[in-house]
Amino acid sequence: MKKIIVTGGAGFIGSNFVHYVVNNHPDVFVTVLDKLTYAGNRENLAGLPADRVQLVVGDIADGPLVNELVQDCDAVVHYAAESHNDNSLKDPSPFIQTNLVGTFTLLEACRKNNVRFHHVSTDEVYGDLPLREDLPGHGDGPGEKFTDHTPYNPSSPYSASKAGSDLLVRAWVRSFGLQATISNCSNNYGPYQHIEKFIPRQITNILSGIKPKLYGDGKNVRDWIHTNDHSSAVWTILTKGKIGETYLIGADGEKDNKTVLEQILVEMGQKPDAYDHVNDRPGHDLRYAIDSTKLREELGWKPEYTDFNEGLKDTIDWYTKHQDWWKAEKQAVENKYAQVGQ
Ligand code: NAD
Ligand code: TDX
Repeated sequence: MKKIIVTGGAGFIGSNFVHYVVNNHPDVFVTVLDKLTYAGNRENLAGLPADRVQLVVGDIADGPLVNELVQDCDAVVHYAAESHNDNSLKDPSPFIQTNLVGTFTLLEACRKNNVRFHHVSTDEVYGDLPLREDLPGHGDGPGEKFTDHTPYNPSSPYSASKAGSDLLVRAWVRSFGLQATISNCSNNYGPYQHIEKFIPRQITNILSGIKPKLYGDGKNVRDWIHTNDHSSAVWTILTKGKIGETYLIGADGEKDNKTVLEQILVEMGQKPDAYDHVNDRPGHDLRYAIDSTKLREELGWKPEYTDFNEGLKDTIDWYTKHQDWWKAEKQAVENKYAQVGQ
């Protein structure tokens, strides 16, 4: 693995992966293919050496461009996507174009050039789970977390488009013998996450003198993982994963939204109830939880950033110190939410 393409490498998780590769694998050259949508930012790659990383600004659905780049690489690690559920409820069309047509375009190029493909996906393809308190085994019994055998049951246009892209990958493996793996990860947090997402939105609200906004009653549970742990897991699957397999990535980080929000408020010197309840998200998934036993036992991966309090403090610190990175966009993001009572 000397030359890899990272699609979406100027976004949140993709750019953290590029930093991870540069820091940990000195013999690898990375080509980032990124359209630089509202969610992509070349600043996320600032400071990385030009002899290790190049940015190609382009669309993953551009067949000729993709084919030209893929011809000259050993593997494609595919992060590029429209990634925000709330946006997919307003206008699903870019989700279909990028997540389905874009993935199809990459698959075809990898098939023709016999190139290794790793598809980065989400636990949302499985739909949602009941709250732990409503389950007989309190959430740890068989079938009470997602595994790679859980049936697909996506709720939103975003998660449906990701589910569709996963199924395309599976079909290309079976029908064409594509050398591909898939990973489905839980909610990431850390630096460079767009301020439309839950944790950065609340931190930057507080820094801007705006009250944080909680959807519904805040009982919804997300299974948080630090983005650095997602990166090490993807690298492990890329280099040690069995072709055709799906691996779930998670770090046992279940927390309900209200608890996370209160933690952010207290950490930032505010009263824990200094937030607004706002309109709930239509079709809002209740709980996600990952069983990552297969990845841990078969490939020997384990998360390192398991102290959520520490990770959250570092993330608050990062947004506090990097106001230039997000400030210009803040008002526009909040205006968009205000239009739907959020
Ligand atoms: P993001 O929205 O922060 O970044 C997406 C990147 O893709 C941006 O840089 C954007 O410019 C680029 N992009 C979008 N459309 C493109 C196109 N047509 N061609 C080229 N580039 C394009 O997303 P993220 O949160 O970093 O998520 C990255 C991947 O990880 C996605 O596939 C997402 O489904 C998956 N994922 C995310 C999470 C999470 O918690 N955020 C969890 C599990 C899986
Ligand atoms: O202002 C908010 N208030 C709020 O209560 C926002 C933006 C969100 N929420 C809630 C909704 C969710 O229950 O917080 C939770 C997290 O919301 P998001 O950050 O939008 O993430 P989620 O919808 O869970 O999806 C994320 O994880 C899975 C990523 O955005 C997806 O790309 C990934 O697939």
